[in-house]
Formats: sequence, C-alpha cells, structure tokens
Amino acid sequence: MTNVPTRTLAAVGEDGLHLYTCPLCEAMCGLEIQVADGHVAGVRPNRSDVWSRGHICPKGASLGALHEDPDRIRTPMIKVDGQWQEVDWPTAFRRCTELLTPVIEQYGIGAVTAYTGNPLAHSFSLARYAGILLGMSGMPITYSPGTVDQWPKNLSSHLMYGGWWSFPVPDIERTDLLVVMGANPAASQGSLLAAPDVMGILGAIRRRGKVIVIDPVRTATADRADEWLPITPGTDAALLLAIVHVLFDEDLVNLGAMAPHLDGVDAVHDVAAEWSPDRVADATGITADRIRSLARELAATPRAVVYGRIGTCNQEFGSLASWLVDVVNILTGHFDVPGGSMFPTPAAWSVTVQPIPGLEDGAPEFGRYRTRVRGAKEVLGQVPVSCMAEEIATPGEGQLKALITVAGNPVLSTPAGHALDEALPGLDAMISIDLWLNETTRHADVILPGSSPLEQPHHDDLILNFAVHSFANYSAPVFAKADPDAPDEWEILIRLTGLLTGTPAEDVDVAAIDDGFFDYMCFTQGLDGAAVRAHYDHGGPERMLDLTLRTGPFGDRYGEKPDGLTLATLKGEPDGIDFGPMVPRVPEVLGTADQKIRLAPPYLLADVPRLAGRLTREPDDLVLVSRRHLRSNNSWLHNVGPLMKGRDRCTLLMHADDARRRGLSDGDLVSVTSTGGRIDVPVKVTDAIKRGVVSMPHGWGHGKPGTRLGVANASPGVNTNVLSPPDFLDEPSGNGALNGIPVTVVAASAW
Ligand SMILES: Nc1nc2c(c(=O)[nH]1)N[C@H]1C(S)=C(S)[C@@H](COP(=O)(O)OP(=O)(O)OC[C@H]3O[C@@H](n4cnc5c(=O)[nH]c(N)nc54)[C@H](O)[C@@H]3O)O[C@H]1N2
Ligand SMILES: Nc1nc2c(c(=O)[nH]1)N[C@H]1C(S)=C(S)[C@@H](COP(=O)(O)OP(=O)(O)OC[C@H]3O[C@@H](n4cnc5c(=O)[nH]c(N)nc54)[C@H](O)[C@@H]3O)O[C@H]1N2
Ligand code: SF4
Ligand SMILES: [Mo]
Repeated sequence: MTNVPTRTLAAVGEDGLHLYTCPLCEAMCGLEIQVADGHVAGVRPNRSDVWSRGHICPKGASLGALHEDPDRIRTPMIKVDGQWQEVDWPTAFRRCTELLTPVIEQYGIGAVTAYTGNPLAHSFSLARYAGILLGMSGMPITYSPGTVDQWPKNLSSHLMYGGWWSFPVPDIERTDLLVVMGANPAASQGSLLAAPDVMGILGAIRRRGKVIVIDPVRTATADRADEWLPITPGTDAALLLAIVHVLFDEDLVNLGAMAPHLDGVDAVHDVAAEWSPDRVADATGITADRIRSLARELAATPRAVVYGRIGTCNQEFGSLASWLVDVVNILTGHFDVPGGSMFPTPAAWSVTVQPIPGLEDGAPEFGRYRTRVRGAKEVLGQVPVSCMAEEIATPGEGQLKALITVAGNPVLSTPAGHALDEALPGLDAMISIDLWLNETTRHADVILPGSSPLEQPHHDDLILNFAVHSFANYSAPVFAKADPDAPDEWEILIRLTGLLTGTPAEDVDVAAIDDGFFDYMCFTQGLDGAAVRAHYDHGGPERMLDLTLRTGPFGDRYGEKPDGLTLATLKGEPDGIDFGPMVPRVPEVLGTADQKIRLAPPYLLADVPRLAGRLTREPDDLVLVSRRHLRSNNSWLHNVGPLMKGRDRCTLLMHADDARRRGLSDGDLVSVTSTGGRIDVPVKVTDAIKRGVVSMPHGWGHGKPGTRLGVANASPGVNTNVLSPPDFLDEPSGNGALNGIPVTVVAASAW
C-alpha cells in the first residue's frame, strides 16, 4: 500500500493506536482501534490491511461496546442453592471436580457430553484447542451447531474429495457470472466464503458480468443482483439436477482439465436423465425455460460459478444440494480454475480439520453408532444436535447427566430449543465456558469466563480454509487481561479434559497435555514433537500457530526454507502478508484413496428417490425459512446497545397476498404454528418474498428469568426454533432442516 503515513502502534494495554482483526465473522476485517484512558475511543477500518483493505461493518465498529458490556462475565461463578457467587479460579475448578467426579464414577464418561458453539471457529484460543476436549476426553457423543449448519457440505466434501473440510470456494474476485443459492452476504458477510466486502465484489462482478440470486426471499443481496429467482424452499437439489440434465442433454458438458481426475461422470448422467426441467418446474417454482437458459448461461460463460450456502444446507435435501452445486461447477468446466470454484490454500493449516479416525480413506462408514433414544445415526462423528434434549430428558441406561457448553447457546440456536431449556435443569452437572449469563448458561452450575476478544491475540484458523486469498495476519491483544492470573480458554479446556480423564481439574498438568497435543500435531506433519518444542520457551496457541504457519505452504519448515514464513516475521508485518489469490489444487488436495474426485457417491445417489418423492408431494400452504441481520450474530450480539438501535428485527416476513388472504396487516401480532410448537410474533408485510413462504430470524427469545442481558432482555423477540421440529432433517447428513418448515399463520387474537 502506498501513501500510508507511518503509524506508531501502541503496545498491549497502552493508549494509542492498535491494529486488530475483527473475530466476529468470516470477513476478518482489519481494524484500527484507538484507545484513550484505557478505553476504546474509536474503531475504524484499517485501509492498509492487506486482506480487508478498509472494509468494516457495524459489528466490528462495536467491539469496544462489546468489551465494555457491564453484563460480560469477568469472574468465574458457581451456583450455590440457586444463587450465583463470584469465586476465584481455584475454587471454580474445585467445584467442577466436585460436580463431575461423582457423575463419571456412577455413570461413566458416556453420561457426559459437550456442546461446542459457533464462536469457537473465530477464537484464537478455542479454535486451536477444542480438539483436545473433543478428542481426548473420551466423551462418546458430543454436539455442535455443525448439524444445523454446514454438515451436508462436510458430508459431500468427504465423499467427493476425501476431506471433510475440503470445501471448494467460489472465486468471486475473478468470476463473471455468479449464481448465489441460499446465501445472503449483505447480512452474513459471506459464509464458507471468506472475502472482505463480498457485496462490493458482487458489484464489481455486475459491472463486468452478472449476479443471479436464487432464494425464496428477495434479500438485500437479491436487490443488488441482476436477477432474483424465487425458489420453493427445499427444492434446490431438484433444480440443480435439472441443470445437470440439460448439460448432458444439450451436449454442454465440459470437463476441461478435470477429466482425468473424475470418477462417476456416467453415473451422474444416468441419474440426471430422469430429471428434465419440465419435471421439476412446478415443484421448484422456476420455469423449465429459465432452468434451460440458466444451464446454457453457465456453460457458455468462461468464468462462472455457482455458490450455495446455508439455505442449501439447512433444508430437507441439504446433502443432495451441497453435492450438486459442486457437480454443476465441475460439469461446466468451472472447477479448480480461476473464476470458478477453487480450493483455498490456507497459510496456516487448521488444527480443527484433522482427519476423523477410521474415515481417512474416504469410505463412508456412517451409522457406526446410533443415539439411544431416537436411534439417529452418526455421520462423520456427529449426531443431530436436536437429539441432545431427549438424551438428557429420557431416563434409563446411558442417560446424559452432565454437560459442558463451550461458546454456545443451544437453547436459542437449535431445533426445539425450548425442550432443551426444560431438560437442562435435570442434569446433575452443567459447566459453561462463556462470557454471558444467557438463556443456556443460566442453567449451569459453574460458569468459566474467557477473556474478552480484545484481551486476546488473534489469528484466524478454520476460516482460512474458505479464504479467496491466501494471507496471514497476527493481531496482538489490545488490552492486557483484566485478571493476569485468569487462565486462557485453552487452559480451561485442558483442565476440563484432564478432569474427564480422572485428574481433579485443579491438579491437571496443563503444560504436559499441551505438549502432548503439540507433539501429535507435529507428528501429523512428519516432525518429531520433542525436537520442534526445543525451539520454544512457551506453549499454548501461539506455539501452535507458529507450527501451523511454519509447516504450512509458505512456511520456513524450521529453517529448511530460510525465507519462509514464521510467526516472528508475521509479527513484523502488522498489516498482514498477502500470498495471492487461489491457485489450482487438484489432484494434490484430494484425500480419496485413488486421488480422484468421486462425482457420484453411492451414499448420496441413494437419497435421490427421496427427492423424487418431494416432487409429487402436496404443495405446502405456507413454509418458514430463516434469515440473518447485519447487526446480529446468531444469538449473542443483542446485548450491545449500538447494534440494537432501530426497528424491531424479530418479525415474520410475509407476502402481501398471503397476508391479505388471512386478513392480516403490517404490524399485527400473529400466531405461527408448526408440528414443533407455536410462537406469537409481529408480521411484516412485504412483496420481497415468494408467495407461500414466511421468514423469521433466529437467535431471539431473550428475557428469560435468571439471565443477565440488560439490553437484549429489553427487546427479547421470540425463539423461532420452537417451530423447528427436531426430527425434520436432511436424512443423509442428519442436519436440521431449519428452512421449509410447514406452518400455519393466523392473527394472534384468533387464538
Ligand atoms: N450479521 C450476521 N452475520 C453472520 C451471522 C449472523 O447471525 N449475523 N451468522 C454467521 C453464521 S453462523 C453463518 S452459518 C453464516 C450464514 O451465512 P448465509 O448462508 O449467507 O446465511 P443467511 O444470511 O441466513 O442467508 C441464507 C439465505 O437462504 C435463504 N433460503 C432459505 N431456504 C432456502 C432454500 O431452500 N433454498 C434457497 N436457495 N435459499 C433458501 C434465506 O431466505 C436466506 O436469504 O452467516 C454468518 N454471518
Ligand atoms: N432457525 C435457525 N436456527 C439456527 C440457524 C438458522 O439459520 N436458523 N443457524 C444455525 C447456525 S449456522 C449456527 S452456527 C448456530 C449458532 O449456534 P450457537 O453457536 O449455539 O449460538 P451462538 O448464538 O453463536 O452462541 C454463541 C455463544 O458463545 C458465547 N461467546 C461469544 N464469544 C465467546 C468467546 O469468545 N468465548 C466463549 N467461551 N464464549 C463466547 C456467547 O455468549 C453465546 O453464548 O445457530 C443455528 N441456529
Ligand atoms: S464484516 Fe463486520 S463482523 Fe465481519 S469481520 Fe468485518 S467488521 Fe467484523
Ligand atoms: Mo453457522
């Protein structure tokens, strides 16, 4: 960057200018944080950040308010006779030992589980150490929002590429035709697609080409696209199969350089033969002509790409849709080439993406175990998160008795969260690693708070796997830890892991477990851990980050490549280092035994008849989908005053014709009912939604007794996941179908 005046950066904890990467979402914006009198005086975009180049959103601008939130928990808390007491750390850990030891002695480790939530992916400390708790504690089944998010993509990537986190990412910086299915980056800022200012990049695509949005809702992204194709929720897979049909039928298939790396092209041809555009037009709501012309446009545009996100995952046919997005990109020659769908090259490899033991060769061996109550099958080591409530509530051998939550709020975020809310008080022990006393953590016996983000260093981990550029950027903490003796979250995880394997939490040898984990990570890179450890006088996430940078694609491999990257060199580049756009990675990236892309995994083909059944099903009168808002982050930014200004966001969007038919007017309170339950919410009448579809945001439903969320509780909203039936799933992956839920809507006064 030229013309940037030299800046003097302040040291950790001092007044002055700090550079910090926002940890809240995949945009990873570089921020300038001005500190005066020990407080955040201003947050501005860092225009010289090599990655984000000046992008910011209101959430990043509010990091100071988040840090200063008086409700943020700063001291460990234990519940005694129903009352919270603030205690010191040794006391809190002793309480964990008192609570968990009898559970394990009486019922075994099978009675203990964990729920690890979304912020893990963005946290310096948690992202690198969650694997210890999940991998070493012996808990047989743990839960996460993975199964209400990207599990179908994990599944299709595991089956196609032999890597459960090998996600191809749309190269939006170089494409001329972008088809967005089930994503709203105007709100989310991009997901499984890390790029700063996605909307700015979409604008640039429009100047040289075209953006098409396929979504039941005319979102802010659709408003800024060339075309909005309103689709019936849950029918993306049918649409994509029809596109594949046209590609074969009209001889438009172009495998390009992928041809020698593909297995199963004929099988895909045979399946798609049955799926003509005419067959799917009614069910999808998209005309056969438009399906045909879309296939032709994709085939005829040299740089084009289809991008599918949460709307194509959190639905009844999420696995098929996730698979078929990639199939269309492959068959049109838009795979592993600039402007198409490409595998990123993360500068630091992510410790969270280690192969799952037993599944390394890509063979699907799902259903290795099943849940006790519902008999749900394991897929890639996870069962549906909606099983957790019944596993706690249903008595008998194997009942869950203890729960550890780590940065998660499943009472609001998961299907039938209200059932979980009712089940949690039945636990013998619940420990939460969290920063707020919210709808979930109010049920805990112990809360162990981590530091505020601004008190932690930052470097991304998992998200770098989705980044359209390879880059690295380390941020030092802005503030020193308020309590210098407080353990970091990674240490908390290690103590709890030690406790679950038989050592009192307060006695766990944190350094020894950290070293063991580090040695294992070295082993995965063909290095001797003890020899590598000799380079360091410290452990923890910075050592792990240095390992993953140095053994990554640009690293120095501990001196083998003298000019290569190390954490030390990165610390000398406060605006980060850019290693350029995505590059072709097939076949080297493939983890399948024969290093081929499996275009037609039998496990997925077996689900096509279920999709066929969808085509002949009676159309639903009204179905519910989910939406996000720029100033929310799932359930947990509603306590930040500056982000809560403006109109009520927790409303039901409904098409004007649907409202009229029901005698409803804008602002009316309505009752929404599904087989899962009922909520009352104000209706927002609009023309920006497909008829027959209504939309709700998730993460609301605050105002519960025993929470400490002064701002959020004043505007509580309602929990849409009351309406998500726990057994409404994408069958192959077990992922929750949070979109396309049949509902009825009537005026609340009619009840
Ligand atoms: N501001 C903000 N940013 C966030 C988050 C947040 O809560 N707030 N959450 C973060 C997280 S955890 C995630 S996973 C990402 C998600 O990021 P995105 O995938 O961009 O998620 P949404 O913004 O919810 O957009 C999903 C879209 O799918 C549409 N949709 C619903 N059903 C269907 C369907 O069947 N077919 C199609 N084609 N479309 C459908 C919805 O109408 C909606 O417009 O966002 C992340 N970023
Ligand atoms: N209906 C519907 N439901 C959905 C979705 C949807 O689209 N529709 N989306 C789903 C998706 S994609 C996701 S990812 C899930 C999210 O599900 P969750 O991860 O369970 O929910 P969050 O609201 O992100 O909860 C974050 C928790 O982490 C805490 N926290 C924040 N920062 C930190 C930190 O640094 N350390 C610690 N220890 N704790 C921290 C917060 O206080 C909060 O309790 O929601 C899912 N639920
Ligand atoms: S878009 Fe907003 S929330 Fe996301 S990283 Fe940038 S400033 Fe943070
Ligand atoms: Mo998510």
